[in-house]
Amino acid sequence: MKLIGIADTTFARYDMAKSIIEELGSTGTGFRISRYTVPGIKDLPVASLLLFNTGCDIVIACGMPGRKPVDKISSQVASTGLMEVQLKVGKHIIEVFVHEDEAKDDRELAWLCDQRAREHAINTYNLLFFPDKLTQNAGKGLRQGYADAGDVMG
Ligand code: RDL
Ligand code: RDL
Ligand code: RDL
Repeated sequence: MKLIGIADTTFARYDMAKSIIEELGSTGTGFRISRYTVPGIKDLPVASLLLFNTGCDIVIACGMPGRKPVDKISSQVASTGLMEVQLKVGKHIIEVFVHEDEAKDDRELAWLCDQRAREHAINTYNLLFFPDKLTQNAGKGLRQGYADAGDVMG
């Protein structure tokens, strides 16, 4: 039985963890989920580390960087922290960040959060159980949320 950690924030304007839990549940079995919610993205690195310390095999870190320059700096800091934790423990953290200014309005933002969360839930499941599935998609220009960019060979 594998343990999937989900770290998320109260700052985000959409409950991405809910989408992930739903999507994982309809994708397969063989795992349990441990969820840990923190105030904001800069709290995600240590939340992820604590999840690994409780035995998680992989962590999904969900967050929403806001629109302002200060939020973009926070996002960079948070991502760097998530990298440090991954290198320290030698395990993946799938970063599911949706920048608030990626969407034109709240309705699109909600759709994007749900869609990106679900697509990264499947990536997480495959990384853990069927890594060959990612290799089969290498170079395909896949994106999470908006449409795939596609492969330049057409
Ligand atoms: O440790 C408490 C807070 O400092 C931490 O939760 C920060 O991540 C909160 N935060 C900012 O301070 C900020 O300037 C966040 C953002 N911007 C942001 O854009 N998104 C967040 N948190 O999730
Ligand atoms: O951990 C899951 C994702 O966060 C991770 O795979 C990122 O590398 C995906 N990604 C971005 O989030 C992004 O904003 C990528 C790019 N830009 C990019 O330009 N090229 C990528 N990934 O390969
Ligand atoms: O090509 C358009 C988008 O992929 C590009 O604008 C990305 O930077 C958007 N993006 C993020 O900003 C991010 O923080 C993406 C991710 N995370 C991600 O995990 N997957 C994406 N885009 O496809």
